[in-house]
Amino acid sequence: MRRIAVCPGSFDPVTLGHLDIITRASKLFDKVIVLISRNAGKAQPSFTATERMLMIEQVTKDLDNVVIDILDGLLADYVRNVGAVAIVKGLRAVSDFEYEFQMALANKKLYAGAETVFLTTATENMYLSSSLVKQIAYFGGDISHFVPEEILGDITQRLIKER
Ligand code: COD
Repeated sequence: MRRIAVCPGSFDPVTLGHLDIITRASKLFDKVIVLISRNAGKAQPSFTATERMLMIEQVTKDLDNVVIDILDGLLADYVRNVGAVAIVKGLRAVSDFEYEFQMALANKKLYAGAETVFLTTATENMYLSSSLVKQIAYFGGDISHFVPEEILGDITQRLIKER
């Protein structure tokens, strides 16, 4: 049986923290679907779903068992429909835990087969988030330590344009 995992997130934009979780998940599962999803609790994204997809495609091009998809609906339904065995999430700090714990329980209630697997962040990515990257880029700071090199130019150009 092929064991499929789903890595959901806003990825607005994808960071080295996300990429580390995706890469590690690709070693644990036969297939990983990086799922660009909507977080209703966050403001309108800075990048369109297609832009985010193209960026993730570029940075995961060497990971043969990773594919990307876009979701406009409930994660639990998607997991059921594709027959995934796990939802893979990254945990940075205690502050992530309560929120992620709530989502894991809600997803399991919506679909009993939705098991959430948490991978702890790499220490160098502990403080890293998409919103931090956006703030630094917005004020003209250097984000090269936070995002994959291949997409650095695209992100910087776009976020500076937003100013
Ligand atoms: N190190 C390790 N992990 C990290 C790092 C880092 N530096 N940065 C982010 N991560 C992890 C996050 O912890 C998260 O697990 C994942 O990467 C994605 O992060 P974000 O910030 O891009 O995405 P979120 O948190 O906005 O994603 C929330 C979802 C979109 C997954 C959620 O809202 C969702 O499931 N939406 C679909 C609709 C739905 O079903 N809602 C009900 C859920 S119960």
